[in-house]
Amino acid sequence: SLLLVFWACLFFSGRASAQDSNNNYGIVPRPKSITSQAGSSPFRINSETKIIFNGKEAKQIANYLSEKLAQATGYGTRAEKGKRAKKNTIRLAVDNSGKGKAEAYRLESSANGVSITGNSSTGLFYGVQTLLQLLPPEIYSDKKQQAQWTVPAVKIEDEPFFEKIRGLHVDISRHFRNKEEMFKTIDYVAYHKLNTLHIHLTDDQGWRIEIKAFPKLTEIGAIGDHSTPGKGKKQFYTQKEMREIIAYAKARHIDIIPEIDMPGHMQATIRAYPELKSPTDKREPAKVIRIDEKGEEFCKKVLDEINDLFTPEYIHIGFDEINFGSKKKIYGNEEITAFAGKLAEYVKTDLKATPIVWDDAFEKGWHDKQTLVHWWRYGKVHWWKDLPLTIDQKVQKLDQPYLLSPANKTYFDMRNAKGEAGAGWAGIASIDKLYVWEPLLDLTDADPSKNHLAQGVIACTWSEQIKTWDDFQDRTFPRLAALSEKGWAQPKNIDLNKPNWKTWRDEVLIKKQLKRYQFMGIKYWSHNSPEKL
Ligand code: TNX
Repeated sequence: SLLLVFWACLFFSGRASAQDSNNNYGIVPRPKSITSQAGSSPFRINSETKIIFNGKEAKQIANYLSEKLAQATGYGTRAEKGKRAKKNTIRLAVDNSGKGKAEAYRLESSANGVSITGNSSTGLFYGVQTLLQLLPPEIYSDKKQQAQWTVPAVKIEDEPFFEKIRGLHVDISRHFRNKEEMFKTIDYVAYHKLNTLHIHLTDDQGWRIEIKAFPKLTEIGAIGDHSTPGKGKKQFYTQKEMREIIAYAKARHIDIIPEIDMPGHMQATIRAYPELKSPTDKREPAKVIRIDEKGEEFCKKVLDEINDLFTPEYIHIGFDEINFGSKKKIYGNEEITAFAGKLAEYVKTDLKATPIVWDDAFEKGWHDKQTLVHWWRYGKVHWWKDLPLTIDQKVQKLDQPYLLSPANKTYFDMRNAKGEAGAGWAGIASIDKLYVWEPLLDLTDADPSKNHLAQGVIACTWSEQIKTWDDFQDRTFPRLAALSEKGWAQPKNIDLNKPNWKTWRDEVLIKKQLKRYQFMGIKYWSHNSPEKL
């Protein structure tokens, strides 16, 4: 039987490398299946090329593609309604009768043209992202470029592994991002086939969203940031401005998860409304609000407006580090879990959204199958003195659905490498470490039948040490490319296709992806010194 194992290993490793090197078009994230049409000549886009769509949903995406193509090619590629695939056309269709996941798409290209069919408009949108990647990287420039606009003849069948949440988190409390930066961020998120932007709207350093019921939250609470605590400019979004951001994201098939971090990390709130301070938080300045009726009413009114503004599928209510940094416990475990229960119930029943909490609440003993626990911890930790269980075992035992953001891999405020700028408390979150990570094994290796509890992955850009837009690009890229692989591609324990960092780095990242970033104008980490990768 040892011999059998030996042959099986050979077989599977051979298969894996064949699949990896098959992605020689450098598509990011790697499609589920991609086949070259050997012997077929490529399709060439020229000034006569037309985009044909099959309905209203596909029309929007046709216009999006037409605009994208126009910038770099200079061709006025027209989009029109039509059924038959004529010559020299890019045919876009939404067809929800297809098998597979809602975000799935099929792409076929030959000398006559390209045909992309999505199971939904989002699937079609992702197919269009793949089409752009099949073109030369110059396609990402916003200025006219000289290039051969050819699409190789391929057949792609694709769908994401994690359907619910594949995302990027931005922390606009510690350092604000302006609207143009948010728009760019959304474009980059869409490019990577991520469907979620998680916005950390509030923290000690500043409250960044207008709440009409509590105007001082922005009049006072939005002053200053991590660099200038309590001083300087007011930086926040009015609800009107936020609506523009929401619409921009929606047009790119991205849902926003709004986060109001409660009842800790609330110094900005207490600056604005000192009466909300917890009587047991003796620190100066205090960070934790009261969790009596008055505190509860405040939180619920804020959540009402957040819900009206975003009409979100998920609302993140925080609950991290409530006692952190305080000599005396501000609240006991029972108090914290009771308050988490009340707010989560409100989000579910009154606001009809799915609540998300950081894992701190779970650690304190709270759990709920209709809430997502957002894991920032990593490794196998024994916390429960009364129970001899690791986190993994406890999550599985309680059937607790969760989201993955392990700090040692997906906290992009951590350094890219030794000696680089960034935070260090979770070690170095290098891109290779992220690329070879297998999300489902992180928490649940004990029982693969519980893999379904994992709802997705989010990379976090906590911004104490991400001050400027340049810092943001340096910390986020190219790591976001690796993160997108974790959200989209089939993990190893499902298809045995073990991620191989060096192959991906050389064949995909360096040959293709970094060039695309360059034409997008992204100043990714290592752009001045490629040898660092
Ligand atoms: C931990 S983990 C935080 C953030 C910080 C971050 C810095 C978690 C939910 N909270 O408040 O910004 O570390 O790396």
